[in-house]
Amino acid sequence: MAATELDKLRNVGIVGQGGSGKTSLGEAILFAAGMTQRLGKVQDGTSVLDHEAEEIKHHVSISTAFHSLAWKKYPMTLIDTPGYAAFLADSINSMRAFGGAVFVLNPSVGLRVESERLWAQANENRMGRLLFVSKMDHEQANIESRITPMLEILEGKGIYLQLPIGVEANFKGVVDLLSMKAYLYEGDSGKFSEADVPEELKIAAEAARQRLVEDISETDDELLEKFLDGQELSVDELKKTIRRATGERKLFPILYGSPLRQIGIAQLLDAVIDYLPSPVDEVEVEGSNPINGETIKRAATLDAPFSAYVFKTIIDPFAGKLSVMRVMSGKISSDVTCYVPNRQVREKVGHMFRLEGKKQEQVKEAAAGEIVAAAKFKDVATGDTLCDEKAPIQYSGPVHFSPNISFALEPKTKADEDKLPQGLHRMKEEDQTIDLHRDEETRDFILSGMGQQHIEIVVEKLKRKYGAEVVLKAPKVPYKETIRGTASAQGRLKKQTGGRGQFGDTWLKVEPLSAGSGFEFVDQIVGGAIPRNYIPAVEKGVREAMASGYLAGYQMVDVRVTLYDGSYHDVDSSDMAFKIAASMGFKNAVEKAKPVLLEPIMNMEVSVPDECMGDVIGDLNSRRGKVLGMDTKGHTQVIKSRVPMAEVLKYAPDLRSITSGRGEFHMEFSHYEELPAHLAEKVVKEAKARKTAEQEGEHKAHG
Ligand SMILES: Nc1nc2c(ncn2[C@@H]2O[C@H](COP(=O)(O)OP(=O)(O)OP(=O)(O)O)[C@@H](O)[C@H]2O)c(=O)[nH]1
Ligand SMILES: [Mg+2]
Repeated sequence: MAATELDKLRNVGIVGQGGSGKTSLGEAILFAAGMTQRLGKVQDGTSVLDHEAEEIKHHVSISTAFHSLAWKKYPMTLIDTPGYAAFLADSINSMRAFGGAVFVLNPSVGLRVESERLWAQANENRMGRLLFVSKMDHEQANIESRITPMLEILEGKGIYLQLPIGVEANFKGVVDLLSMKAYLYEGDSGKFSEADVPEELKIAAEAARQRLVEDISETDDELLEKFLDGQELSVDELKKTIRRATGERKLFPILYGSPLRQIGIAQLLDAVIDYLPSPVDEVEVEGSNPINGETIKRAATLDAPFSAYVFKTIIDPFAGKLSVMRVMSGKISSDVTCYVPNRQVREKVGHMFRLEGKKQEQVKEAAAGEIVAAAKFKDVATGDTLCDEKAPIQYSGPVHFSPNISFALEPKTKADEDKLPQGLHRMKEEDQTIDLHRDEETRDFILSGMGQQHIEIVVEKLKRKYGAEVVLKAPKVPYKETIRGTASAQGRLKKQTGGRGQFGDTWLKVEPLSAGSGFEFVDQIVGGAIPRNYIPAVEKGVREAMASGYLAGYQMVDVRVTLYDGSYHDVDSSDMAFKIAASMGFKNAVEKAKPVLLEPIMNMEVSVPDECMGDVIGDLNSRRGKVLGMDTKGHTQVIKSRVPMAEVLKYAPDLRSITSGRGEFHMEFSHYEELPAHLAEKVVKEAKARKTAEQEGEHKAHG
């Protein structure tokens, strides 16, 4: 892209909670701009943005998709992000690629936590936003009553640039309050004509415009003075002010439309050009000098040295590994060599592509502000920086998400088992929220991810892309252990076996820490009771003992361990001896410090029709759930509750049968709580049985 074009480029992200209509909006935009000949539809599997097999099958976006277009000679890259909690990591990390977003609001349902999370991240990234009230053709409650609480939760000053013309099935266009023109759409064709404001809306439009002008003026002293003076403010002047205030996140312009019916799309695209930033307007990006750690600022200009941030990785069946990057400064071309400061390696750039839905267009060059995918880098992963070695810079890495649910995987055949680790390894390159490990105790493959839906889709992909077929077994609850009391104990290892013996002696105190603090090790040895060089071995012994727990083999957390005394032997002491002694001492102390099991508690939101509410609440109660509150949304009740994860491992089919398929739920990890004693007893017993079975197994194997 030429330098003269950079200030015209718009990288525009479409962001919002699951099912709000983002992909449908993306499709409507592509169609309006002439990029597609037919309007792609999520429900029909004809979307060019939701193009992966699993996206088509489930009608949800799983991975961020890209497409370029031009609107009134302004080049744009559309970035359609997923909205459901299970896939939010990709959306949040893709936000690094765009400086402006269209935040989609669905007026027929309220805001969910996903919206709040995305909004908070956009604030952190200092991102300008337009709010698009979508699905205006759909049945809904009074619109104002929907939008006002949304704006309150989102802590933004929203300004209404339009008035909708008609509601629900009769929605047919918008009044632009700045120009005081009406845009009337003909059926679902996307064709519209400009007209005068309809008679019945004139008074409302005048009042709304008055309020709008006032809100805009308040963000600019000069304008405010003119306004208070009673002077007329020009549309141009108002637009410029909106643009500035949107960039500074003082104002969030609101527009209406219906992607499915092709209404309001042209006006939204005009607003993207008018109010969302080009790469040149975006705040300078900050990085650090990888050599001395000093902060460096880079402007998105062509003459600056090259740098780029890899925000996403795609494993493509044809092109292989694609590192999707946003060029931050300078330019990159095929055949140059760039530097990866965090790995201290060089990579030669080969083929580069622009991503167009499921297709790729080869490009030779990409300039600051552009999004481009480079093929077949060996040592580059999501979150890496690429730069000119002569002007090194390191950008901060991705936001990390910790998996909140785990399933055991059972490969169908030996061949599947062999393909499993390799397949998952490749998938992990694309999706850093997946974790696969082998349970030390049960030897099961354990797959962890961001929710049941996520895990199920990983399994489908595993089969489709890597030919590894597995069956999911009941997920394992990631219990944890902690202590409720304080105690001290000795751990002493003394072995005299023939030649050299082993000797280590430690005195440890264990104390509970507040939830979420993890582990603290305090060394209080004075006067050389234990020589300094053995202290790390003591800490290591304690850490290892923490990892395998005390009651039932689960990770112990929130404990402070203080090493306050001990003794050693000149000849027989060693790191190994102290490690073992410390682990014994830790167990001895924990035994006296009231160890307990902790279980994960989920935040759960269930949306159900009125008539099912009683049954659903009854069922939640029987699962040890606590109902926190209820919201009425039309004929739908949203039940908010906290439920132990152990009770909702397979909630989806149960809810389906209670509500005849009309219920929906979302859950997210909330916190850990102590497991009630009678249940803890069961978990401990099961762990013991597992252990015995295993020892017997080993015994047989050896015998
Ligand atoms: N009535 C009506 N329905 C719409 C409109 N736009 C989208 N929908 C429907 O809303 C549902 C969700 O649409 P998507 O475009 O997949 O929503 P999304 O926000 O991309 O969903 P995720 O990416 O999975 O979070 C689909 O069934 C669409 O057909 C609209 O303008 N009017
Ligand atoms: Mg989508």
